[in-house]
Amino acid sequence: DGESLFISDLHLTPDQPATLDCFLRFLAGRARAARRLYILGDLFDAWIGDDDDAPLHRAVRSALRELTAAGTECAILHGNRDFLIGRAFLRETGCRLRPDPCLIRIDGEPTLLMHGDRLCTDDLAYQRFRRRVRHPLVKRLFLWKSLASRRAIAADYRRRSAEANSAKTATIMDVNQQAVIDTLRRHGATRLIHGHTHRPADHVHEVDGRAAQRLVLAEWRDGVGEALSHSASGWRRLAIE
Ligand code: OKV
Ligand code: MN
Repeated sequence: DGESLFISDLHLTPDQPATLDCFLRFLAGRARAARRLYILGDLFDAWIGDDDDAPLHRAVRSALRELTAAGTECAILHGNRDFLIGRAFLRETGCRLRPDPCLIRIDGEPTLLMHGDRLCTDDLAYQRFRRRVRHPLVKRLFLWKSLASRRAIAADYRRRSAEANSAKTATIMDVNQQAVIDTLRRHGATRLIHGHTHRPADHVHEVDGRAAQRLVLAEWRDGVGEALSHSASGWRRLAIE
């Protein structure tokens, strides 16, 4: 019943206009011909509230609106950077916010969709940051502030995070194998699709003696993207240029 496309980690920012152009061409082309588009988090490099009316945000909003108006269903998951995407953005774009994790069926197989940051359980400092900023009261307090103070706070977070990450090892920043297996088991899923780690690969895990597949999406950068496609002809990774 048509093509489903999975993308994540575009990290759209005014500093990378080539990646934005690539995404806009993708929305007007391949995505528009598809039945469904799943954006598995970190569409934006930063998101400090739906009321931030930067030119980049306006361009993405109207392109997504055109896509959904043309009949492609668009589902979006929060990433670790754009977890403040809210109701106004969804209303303006026609996208549907899905929870993380989100269980769907593809080819009759229970398939779990996640951003991936929740699986990085070895990165304790990040998980602490995640709990703090995702607390409903903390989010509300942040969104009550002026755009100028939110921008200042966000800049400070980005600077401190860059410092912290340069000291972390690659293993700490990857998914935890046991977290993957526990998550697959808890949801009875035989397949997991996620992004976040920027380590595109097809993995096989053993869950209670059965094989489960983990498909990791690539990040988009320097004007080049990747989409995972599922259609009647099966699974394929597409280079988006
Ligand atoms: C998002 C990340 C910056 C990682 C702050 C409350 C608080 C929200 C926020 C501020 C930062 C999102 C919203 C951004 C993710 C970074 C740096 C590292 C690892 C508060 C609620 F606590 F200050 F009140 N933030 N921004 N990082 O710039 O988009 O995920 S952000
Ligand atoms: Mn991420």
